[in-house]
Amino acid sequence: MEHIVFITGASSGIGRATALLLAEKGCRIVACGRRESRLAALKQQWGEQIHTLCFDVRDRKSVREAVDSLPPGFREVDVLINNAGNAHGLDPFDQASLDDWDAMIDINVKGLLYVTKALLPSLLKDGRGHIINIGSTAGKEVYPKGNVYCASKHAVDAINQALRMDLNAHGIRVGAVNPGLVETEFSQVRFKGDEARAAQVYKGFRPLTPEDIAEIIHFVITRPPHVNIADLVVMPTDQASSTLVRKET
Ligand code: NDP
Ligand code: 8X3
Repeated sequence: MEHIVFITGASSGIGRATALLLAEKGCRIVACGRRESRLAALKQQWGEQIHTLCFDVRDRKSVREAVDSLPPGFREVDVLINNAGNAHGLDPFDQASLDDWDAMIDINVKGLLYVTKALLPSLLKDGRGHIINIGSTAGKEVYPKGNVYCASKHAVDAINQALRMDLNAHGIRVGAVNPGLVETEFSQVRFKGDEARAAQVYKGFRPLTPEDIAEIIHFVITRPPHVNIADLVVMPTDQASSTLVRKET
């Protein structure tokens, strides 16, 4: 596979699993995140095939500088995986924190826009680009206390559709992968490090793994150029919707 793949949020979960799988398939990877030591571990495993960039997607100047700093061999990015994102809190609207709301909108929505805009010149070159947005089932339906996280992922859904329309004339591919419950650090972040509460989310049923999503992303990238997976929803077999999960009692 001859691709240069830029992955945000490659320091854990879905992004990390995708970086590892695509590196194994022969892609050159630009692995991004804020936790430098995590990225260094990836680099150590794959050496020259991985370039790491440490920046916060919320900071548009850092995003620009990070993209501008790409060395030869990693500059011609043709696949962007907009994956960085998280939920912060799970509280009813009247009790939720404004800081949590800011974080979700700044990371999941504005961060995705900043990174996409910064990489567009490379993606549009020769009409060969491919943008894969990691949305969520939370971008397809709303669940109680999900308020702003769901809103941020509905925004990703809208941006995915809008990008596909606006970039259609350039002949590049734009699509989303929308997972249901995947066991990653997602719930640890949502519950601010409360590991017991996070583990409870995935108890009593079989969630998806980050590797399941990485395989789907690999499938999406390896379709022939005339085939664009525009919008894909994937859930664990035990999940029927955001509010219905078959759990052992
Ligand atoms: P993780 O918490 O394991 O990974 C999140 C990644 O995003 C980390 O690498 C983190 O890196 C990065 N990130 C978070 N904030 C920032 C920031 N401000 N700047 C740069 N990078 C950031 O969760 P997942 O792997 O589960 O999440 C990946 C994506 O998948 C998210 O968009 C999430 O919404 C989505 N998703 C997850 C589902 C799930 O059930 N787990 C289901 C549906 C969608 P670092 O902290 O090093 O910056
Ligand atoms: C992550 C899945 O159901 O926790 O987007 O919102 S969920």
